Amino acid sequence: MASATQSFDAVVIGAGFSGMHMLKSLRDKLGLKARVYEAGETVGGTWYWNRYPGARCDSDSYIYCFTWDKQLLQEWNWSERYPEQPEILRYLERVAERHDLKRDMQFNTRVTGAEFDEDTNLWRVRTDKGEEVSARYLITAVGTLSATNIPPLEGLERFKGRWYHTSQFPRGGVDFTGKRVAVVGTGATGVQAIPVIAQQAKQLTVFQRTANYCVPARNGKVDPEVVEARKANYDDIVKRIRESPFGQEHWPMPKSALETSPEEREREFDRMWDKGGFAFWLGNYQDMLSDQEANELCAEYLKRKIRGTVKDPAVAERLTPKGYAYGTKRQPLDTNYFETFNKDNVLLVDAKTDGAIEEITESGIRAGGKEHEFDIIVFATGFDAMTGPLKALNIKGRGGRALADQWADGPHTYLGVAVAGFPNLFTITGPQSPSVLTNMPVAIEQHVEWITGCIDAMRRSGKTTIEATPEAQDGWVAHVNDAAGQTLMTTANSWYMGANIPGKPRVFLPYLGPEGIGGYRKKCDEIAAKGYEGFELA
Ligand code: NA7
Repeated sequence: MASATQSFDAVVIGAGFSGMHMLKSLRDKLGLKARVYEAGETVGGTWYWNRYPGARCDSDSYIYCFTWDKQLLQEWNWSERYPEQPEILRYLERVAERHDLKRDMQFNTRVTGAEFDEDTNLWRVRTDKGEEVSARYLITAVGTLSATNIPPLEGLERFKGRWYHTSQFPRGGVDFTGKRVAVVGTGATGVQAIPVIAQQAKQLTVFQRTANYCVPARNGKVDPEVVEARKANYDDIVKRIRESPFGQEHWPMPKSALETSPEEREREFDRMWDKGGFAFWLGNYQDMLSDQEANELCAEYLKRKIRGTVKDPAVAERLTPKGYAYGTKRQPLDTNYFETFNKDNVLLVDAKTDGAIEEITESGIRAGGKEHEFDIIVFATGFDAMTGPLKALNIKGRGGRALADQWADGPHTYLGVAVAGFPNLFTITGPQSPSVLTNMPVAIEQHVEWITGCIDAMRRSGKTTIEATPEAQDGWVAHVNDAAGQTLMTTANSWYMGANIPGKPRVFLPYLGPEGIGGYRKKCDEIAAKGYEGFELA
């Protein structure tokens, strides 16, 4: 192996929320020499790449930010309840500037491989710029929804118009004015983009494979008095979200939907519906996600809302979710999504009733034997979630074993942050951690703090490697599967289950344990307090 040209204490891959915070911690708390590699041309990660029309955060802005920059929490004023992509990117640029993060970041550089060298106990990291560097610690901050899923549809190369995936939109945007546009996909992204594109396009055709249970976001300006009160109470808010199950100010009601009278249930449903955001999904009856009958009561309420909004009963019927439990796929938040199908320039093509997409032609899309012509196709078809970005890194651990091979039948991790056979590798918000089931900055901060504490403890005790034991890892994998198996989450064809990617193993990817991220945080802290139980330190 060629000798590495530069050596670092740590290499961090990715400069989104995770990589930025990780760098700040390693460099400014521990005094380590760290380098961040980032494929994009600046910081931002998810918020750098996802520039599609209507892209915005689904968590409330006052908690979708770093909690460790207390001054910025006071100074920054979000313009709305849910910030739009450009505003989040501006926020992250501001953080980078305030903490001088860019001086240790190398942009426009993709990591193409990393191997653990058992002679030196160092990682050797290669980039597409031909560099090879060494590092004691390798920390992935590559995001969970960053490996783009462009469906393998026949004929895409023939299409004479333009096509885009929502996560790879051009910087200057796309002008849909006067155009015939297709949007393929009706997940959280499609639900945000469709109403906005429909306002511009001459004709919009939406290709739906699975109808979704949507809940209104209820975006808007936040009352200045509320903003002030939050700023005055940030310490309490931060404590609450860190201990909460989902990193949000939502807690499931300690009641059963089945043991509540229909009148009271309707009042509770109305209250959550009116509140908007994730209240309906995360603050619902405690048996909503574990009991089929309770779930159906919640689902029925949302189906009624669709029928009450969409004027054409046949279209309403096709937009009504069927065949899976409410909340088992990611809850999309909408702003005029169902209303958009009342517009004359919007057409729905539903795979189940009208026929699935068969091929892309020179001039458009053929579905159910019918050809539809387009100038632009937008794929809102999601990602190879959680494992996709990590498998793509070409990471090799002990004995040259590839992570992608080790995970051929699904992820195997300890706590979702470490992998047996891959010493000193830490995966921020990795599979089998709470990650995507939380408000992401909360999960990110928990992992970054834990990793920082771990590296600090290693250095203090003169250890050079930490590695999960295979037994601890097996125990964790079994626990993750067991926890998911107690819910309805494993019954849906969701990206949480890897079901959106042809051939991907059907395994529940995040960790949904008791007490959510709050309980997981306690567990991780206990493990650290017991001298990193389940790890081998050498
Ligand atoms: P999602 O949630 O994976 O949604 C992708 C959508 O695209 C979904 O409706 C899929 O249908 C559809 N899809 C995927 N592949 C195809 C093919 N081959 N043909 C037709 N339709 C297809 O991705 P998003 O970008 O919306 O959201 C990802 C996350 O980003 C989101 O959950 C938030 O956490 C942020 P399906 O439902 O699989 O049948």
